Amino acid sequence: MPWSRPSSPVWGWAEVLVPLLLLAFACLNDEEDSGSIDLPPPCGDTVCLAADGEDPDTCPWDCGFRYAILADLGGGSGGGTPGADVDAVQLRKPRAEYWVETVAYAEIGGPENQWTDPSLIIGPSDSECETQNFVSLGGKRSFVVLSFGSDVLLEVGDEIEVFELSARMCDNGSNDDPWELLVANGTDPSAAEYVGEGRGLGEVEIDPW
Ligand SMILES: [Ca+2]
Ligand SMILES: [Ca+2]
Ligand SMILES: [Ca+2]
Repeated sequence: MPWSRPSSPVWGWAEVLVPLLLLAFACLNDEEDSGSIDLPPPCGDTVCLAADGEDPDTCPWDCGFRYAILADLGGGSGGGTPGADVDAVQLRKPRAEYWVETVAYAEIGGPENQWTDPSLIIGPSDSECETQNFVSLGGKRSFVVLSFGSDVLLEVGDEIEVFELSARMCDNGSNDDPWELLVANGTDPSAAEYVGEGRGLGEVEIDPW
């Protein structure tokens, strides 16, 4: 009689589970490598489903967000430096602080804008109130989509400070330009959640309630 593998239940489960675990691991790695544009919600659809009695509209806040979207609320006048002039943005958690690591997407406005390089918003504040190292968003409908790190989520209770070159930050006649801040898991501001707004140097707290 030829040898045959014992048909114990342990073998049966192992044959099903091991490939599934390998597949799940491969999927996780795929997500890590897939770039930073329009990723699914960080904790997945199943976790984001509203619990019994919970308002589904508040549910995304439980999961955290990948991006802060900083949008200009100004009129856009200002020639070479139209709209909000942003040197840097800082995310503050109870035990850690982060500066912008990447700009996932940007729509910068202003036909005469001389400060259109959104990468100048990355890293610690470095303008030192001189005409250097900032981006002018360009007025209404202009925005930048900011990531503080591929493994850093924006969560309820976090504070976000916007270093906008302004009378509140500098002693050089800079204007306090208005802006608003949203959080999202994609790069479309129309699908983002509103957090708050400010004018010049200022901060908002992520608090949907
Ligand atoms: Ca300006
Ligand atoms: Ca800067
Ligand atoms: Ca300004």
